[in-house]
Amino acid sequence: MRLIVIIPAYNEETTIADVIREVPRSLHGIDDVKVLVYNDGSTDRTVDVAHTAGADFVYSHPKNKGLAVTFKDALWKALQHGADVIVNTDADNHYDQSRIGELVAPVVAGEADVVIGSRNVKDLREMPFLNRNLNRIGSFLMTSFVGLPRMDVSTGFRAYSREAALSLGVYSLHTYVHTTLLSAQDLHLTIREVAIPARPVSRKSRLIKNIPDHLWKAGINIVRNIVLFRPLRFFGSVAVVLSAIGSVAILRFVYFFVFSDGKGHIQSLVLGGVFLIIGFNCLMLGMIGSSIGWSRKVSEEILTFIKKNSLNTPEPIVPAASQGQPSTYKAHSEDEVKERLKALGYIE
Ligand SMILES: Nc1nc2c(ncn2[C@@H]2O[C@H](COP(=O)(O)OP(=O)(O)OP(=O)(O)O)[C@@H](O)[C@H]2O)c(=O)[nH]1
Ligand SMILES: [Mg+2]
Repeated sequence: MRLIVIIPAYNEETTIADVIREVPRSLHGIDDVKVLVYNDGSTDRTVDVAHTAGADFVYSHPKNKGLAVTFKDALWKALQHGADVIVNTDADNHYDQSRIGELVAPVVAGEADVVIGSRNVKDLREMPFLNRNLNRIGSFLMTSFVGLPRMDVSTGFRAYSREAALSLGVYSLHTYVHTTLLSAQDLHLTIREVAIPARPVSRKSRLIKNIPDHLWKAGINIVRNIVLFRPLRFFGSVAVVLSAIGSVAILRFVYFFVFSDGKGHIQSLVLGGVFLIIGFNCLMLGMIGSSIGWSRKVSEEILTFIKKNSLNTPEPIVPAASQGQPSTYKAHSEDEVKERLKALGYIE
């Protein structure tokens, strides 16, 4: 079994060497541990430092693309290098790499697909007050709304099974942490949590420019992902609130109509009607979103299939004709097709 520890890094020359050196190279149940650094267009010496510190693979984006894109690319590279288990850790030395064994144990035992290394954010006194509490509020709101157990949703210290890494959707540009959790829940993957205390970090955050910027980006990120994965719940909740307000206004009108002299209060009727109409439209948005969600699932399944296929195929499976080349497509016999499907694990 091969474990690959991926480290997305952006201008981390001061801390990345310690992180790489701390990764344990021998772990129970794992035959082989490798470190893969994905440099995201750093302008400092991150790449040289990573090589010198012993990173096994170092990839780079020519320019900064953001954490979510880098994480997705790093996952894919790890899969291409044959990872059975993948751990993501940050390059800022925030996490204690000697705890990687605890993080991967549930995946190695086949008990979990995604393991979250939960920090006790409440006790992270060195994290700025506002940042810490926004983190906690974000975790609380997101987990309550989507029905996940309360956990540290923004931790970067996580382990993924090969199957999870192949199928998880990363629908974000800012950070991958929320989208991957919601995707894991959507795919019915087993999520486990392991308590891992984090260390203080003195360097300036690469992700958070300032609190309003972070609040905006992280808030939008959470809401967009909830809308993406739980459209009916999101728009349905808005519809329920609006319809309740509308109903109260209309009942008020009816009450005065019946028990008073029947005059006036037409405003309540108009307002109630408007709220009910908007509420109904929200419900319809939820239904449409939910239908779109089904086609997203089909696209995801196809993508996972193609990824599995391309990992098992030395040459591209796309016929050359579709790439503007003369066609080299050759018909395969039924036996060849069966062999191929067997090798991919789709049939017995
Ligand atoms: N690839 C890439 N990585 C980034 C970028 N911004 C931050 N990172 C990396 O993402 C990881 C987390 O970034 P941090 O600066 O530690 O974020 P933070 O504000 O400390 O957030 P937490 O560590 O979750 O508390 C680090 O390994 C960074 O190098 C970016 O633009 N691109
Ligand atoms: Mg950090």
